[in-house]
Amino acid sequence: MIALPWVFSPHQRAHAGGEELNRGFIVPCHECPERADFITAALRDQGFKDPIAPTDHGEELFRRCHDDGLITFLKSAYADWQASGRQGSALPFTFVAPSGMTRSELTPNSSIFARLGAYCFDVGTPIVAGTWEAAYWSAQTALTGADLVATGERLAFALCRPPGHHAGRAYYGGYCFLNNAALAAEQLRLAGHQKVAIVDVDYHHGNGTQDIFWHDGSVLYASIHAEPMTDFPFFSGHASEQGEGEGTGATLNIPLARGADWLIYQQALKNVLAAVQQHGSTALVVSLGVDTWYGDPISGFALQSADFGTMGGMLASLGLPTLVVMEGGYAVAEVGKNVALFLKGLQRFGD
Ligand code: SP5
Ligand code: ZN
Repeated sequence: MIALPWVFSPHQRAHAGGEELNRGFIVPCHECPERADFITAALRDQGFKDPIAPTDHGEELFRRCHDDGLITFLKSAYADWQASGRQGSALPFTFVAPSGMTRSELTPNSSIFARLGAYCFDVGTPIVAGTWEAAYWSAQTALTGADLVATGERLAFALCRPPGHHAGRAYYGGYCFLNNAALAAEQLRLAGHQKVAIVDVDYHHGNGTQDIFWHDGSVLYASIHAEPMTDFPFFSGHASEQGEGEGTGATLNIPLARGADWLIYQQALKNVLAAVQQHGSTALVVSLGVDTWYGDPISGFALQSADFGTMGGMLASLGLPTLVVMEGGYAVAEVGKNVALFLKGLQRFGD
């Protein structure tokens, strides 16, 4: 069985205690630090070794995927929120209208509410005191995972949390602040992989990852997710979205109707695997969300736990150096088991 080193830092627990506005109700954020604890416990139970601590690569690499304005904003957002006399979760409540002013017209002295509304696209992604610390180390975890794969590991797992695939070049949302999978793909490219594939199996469309590589043909973004007619993030993920310019054809969206089970999912995954082979990628990043599990509290697919093992095995059949980056999954106590089954499937069939 192939080794599967994994990366995590306790700093990633610092984003905690926030609240989200979800379909009209203020509720504790589904994306909580306990998710990482359950994954850690499940990996230990399954005989995985202790996690490797991420190496600090600094923030310069973040600029390969994100605008400076977003990074600067995220770093000071909570302090600015407090300086304006507020406590609790920093959430926007107004957004830029289509014909409104642009982000570039904002200054660091603009109202914190204007800046929240300019960089955030939903009302479900609270910023709290530890958000930057956690997002920073989540990104370092992804970069370190990419280093492992770039230096000869066949498989690695980055236990990223907060997740990343909804964070675009100049926006955050969907519980995501920095796009961990995109940063990992860039790191693999810097290490010499000219073509990289990102396969996103989270229940939700990774609008942020799509945005970052929209014009870029060297990174394939392929995603299976809930139909945007019914599910978050609602404004992207249609099959007609295929990239532009040099990126034309390097974005593949396979939306599925609510209720999709393994039979349906498996066919979509086969199509994704064929696209990866056709792209000629030499490394693979998997955006792993286990919110496709039937019992997930915010999602609507019908995958069973055993299906995650099969899914891992199918991805392993590509035979590519593979970094798995954690994204969503909110049935907190079950998340760990499903992640462990996926990783074991990858290991078992990856020889
Ligand atoms: C990384 C990731 O999985 N982000 C997901 C963000 C979803 N946020 C909004 C979810 C709204 C779903 N509301 C469904 C309520 C069903 N009771
Ligand atoms: Zn998700």
